[in-house]
Amino acid sequence: MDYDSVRAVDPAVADALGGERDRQEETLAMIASENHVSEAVLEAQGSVLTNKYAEGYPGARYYAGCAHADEVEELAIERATELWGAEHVNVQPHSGTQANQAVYFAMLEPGDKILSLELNHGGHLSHGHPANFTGQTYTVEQYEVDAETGRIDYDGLAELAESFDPDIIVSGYSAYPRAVDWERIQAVADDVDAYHLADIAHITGLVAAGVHPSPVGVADFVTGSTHKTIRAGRGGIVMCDAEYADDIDKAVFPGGQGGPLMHNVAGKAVGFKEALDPSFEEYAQAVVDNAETLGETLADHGLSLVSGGTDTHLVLVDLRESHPDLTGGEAEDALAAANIVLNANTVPGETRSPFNPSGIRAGTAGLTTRGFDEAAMEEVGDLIYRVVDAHDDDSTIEAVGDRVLELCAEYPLYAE
Ligand code: DSN
Repeated sequence: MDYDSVRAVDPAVADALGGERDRQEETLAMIASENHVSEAVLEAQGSVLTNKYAEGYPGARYYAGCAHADEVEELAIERATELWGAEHVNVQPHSGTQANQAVYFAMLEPGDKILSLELNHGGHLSHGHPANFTGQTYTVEQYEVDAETGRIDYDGLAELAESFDPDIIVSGYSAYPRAVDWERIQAVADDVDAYHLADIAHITGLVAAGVHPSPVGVADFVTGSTHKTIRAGRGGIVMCDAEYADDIDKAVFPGGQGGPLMHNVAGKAVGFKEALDPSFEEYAQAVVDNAETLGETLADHGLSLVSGGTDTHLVLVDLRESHPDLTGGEAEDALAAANIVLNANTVPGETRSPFNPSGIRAGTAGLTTRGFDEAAMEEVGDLIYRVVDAHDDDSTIEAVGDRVLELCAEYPLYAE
């Protein structure tokens, strides 16, 4: 990955790419939505398929010359079907948000009603936030997590569903550390005759590996992104029962997108093949074990975890109790200076601005890909705490940063 061909044409971009490669090697990627794909996935995504237009679906394209595009897309679909067990899969969405858009576009009319989790409580912009097309196109009501337990308030959700009478209930979250009871939400959807969309963007890999309960076969629609815990090419995916297949396919193309990004579909196919290997199950279990260890380490230091722990790949720390004067943004900056990259995040009952909220969110998918085990994760937890607790002490930040560089060298990412 020297980017020699890029350098010959465009040294400025080659410098940026090399800088990013080095940044990833020399920092701990703990943004919970990120991971490190394999060199095989990188190669597929950087392949000649970027040149190809393939509007339509395998065997029914609007352009000539799609034989190899068809092969790749069919493989991606076949493997996704095996990984998640859905009756129908569409692998063309450019992202998780586009996957959600396809479901809304297929099943709702403008003004129809979405019931979803509030963003500060772990939801996602594309679930109905006022700044997003969903909030501006549909009528949105939002449920919350329980203030005491930090877990989905299923009873509150059922009450809201009763009074609001939604057309669709959205489950699946971006900053929710606990396993979701898909059946319970489906029962609520059944009671009010609403569709149920489960957005498993963050936990696609955990669900595929069977280390988190699956909503496939429970919810009407399951969407996800393909580059987070599943570690395949970048993009989105929609899964549904056969009865909705045509509606979803039409909503993806031509409804919401033009030509599929076939190089990314190739990256999805390759990543899905890797995830079908039995070793992926071990990986996914290690991601969850590492998150548990990280959470326990931070809690032992006195940090407060939303919901008290985690069942997934992420922990969400509410800094207000242990460090009332420290914002998530300040913690994020201090940690980044120590080569630990995670993000400031809103927390349930947020009292600050979304631009500088009260929490930090950390995920373990990327470090687990590098080979970090629970002992290493415990040390990472200690390092995070040291920085959080001494966020304005340059010598602590420097010492932690140096130790992180040693850890990165010990667990290299891409072979030279
Ligand atoms: N930006 C992603 C996340 O960090 O959760 C979701 O789209």
